Amino acid sequence: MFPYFDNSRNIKLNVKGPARTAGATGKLQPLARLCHALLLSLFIHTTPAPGGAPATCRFGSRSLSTYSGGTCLVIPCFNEAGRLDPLEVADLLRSRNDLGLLLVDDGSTDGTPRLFADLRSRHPEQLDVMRLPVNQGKGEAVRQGLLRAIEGGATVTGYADADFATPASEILRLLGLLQQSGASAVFGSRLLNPGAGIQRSGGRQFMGAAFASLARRIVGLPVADTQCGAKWFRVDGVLAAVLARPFISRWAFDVELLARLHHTQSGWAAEAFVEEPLDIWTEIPGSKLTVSARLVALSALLAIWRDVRGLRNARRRTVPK
Ligand SMILES: Nc1nc2c(ncn2[C@@H]2O[C@H](COP(=O)(O)OP(=O)(O)O)[C@@H](O)[C@H]2O)c(=O)[nH]1
Ligand SMILES: [Mg+2]
Repeated sequence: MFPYFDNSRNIKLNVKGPARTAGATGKLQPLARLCHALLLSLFIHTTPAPGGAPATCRFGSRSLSTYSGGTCLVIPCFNEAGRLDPLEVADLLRSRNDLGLLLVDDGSTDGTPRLFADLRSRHPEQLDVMRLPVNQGKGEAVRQGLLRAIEGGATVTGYADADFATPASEILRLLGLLQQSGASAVFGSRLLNPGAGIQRSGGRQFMGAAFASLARRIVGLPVADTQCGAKWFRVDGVLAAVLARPFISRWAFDVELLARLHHTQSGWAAEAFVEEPLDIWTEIPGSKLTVSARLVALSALLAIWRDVRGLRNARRRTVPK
């Protein structure tokens, strides 16, 4: 499924501020760190495109470029040596031998590269890896991975979290729904009709619901849970076009992605989005989404709202009266 060839390529990427300032903020006290993060986010979120010096991004020696007509799941990973379960990966790939998995190592500093090399040797036909040399955040890792899948010819692509909070069985169920329906996007939901299978702490459920109610207004779709990590998309020109521009936020990028898909020129109609209640979702310890990162994501919504308003206005201007 993944006929590899040697194409170590250099791709220019912009390095966003937070990645480079993470070390500096590490020494600050929690309150100071929070203020710093909020100020930083305000600065970043009012900047239309990520600035900073371009960095060189070297992909692995193999690529998905000749992968065509298939399904490619992207898993963004930052320091996931302890959480990415090889058994879950094997389960996923065994269940669907037409499925490709693209693991994106977002500048990990732990044993993730070694784990990836091991996984790649175990699943040479279905698994590939891509490495971003500097940590850029989940949103950028997902964006780079999806673009890579599209460039390689995937007709369906999507992403899921490395901790398999959404288990392989549910990821595949969502994929089946997309393939059986005429939908362009199918994504999991922990908030729509949450049953006993959704294991999430009360605090996170509450914050998630509060975030979701704001996000829903920005996206302009009746979506209950924009932030669930499991999403599938049918590849077309709209998806490729909206991914061309970096996201504003490292964590609230799902909101941006859905909003762009809906509001961009010739964007997807509301009916093309299907939110499916998950039967199983389990909060896995070791989340990297700290309280301050959550607040930063929340503050990013203002900048995202402005950005989406720009898209809506641009579309309105081109619609014939
Ligand atoms: N690429 C990238 N992925 C990240 C980063 N932080 C977290 N992730 C990935 O995002 C996914 C969800 O992360 P997690 O910490 O479990 O967040 P939560 O489940 O939303 O609390 C995992 O696949 C992580 O490896 C990051 O800085 N960069
Ligand atoms: Mg998680």
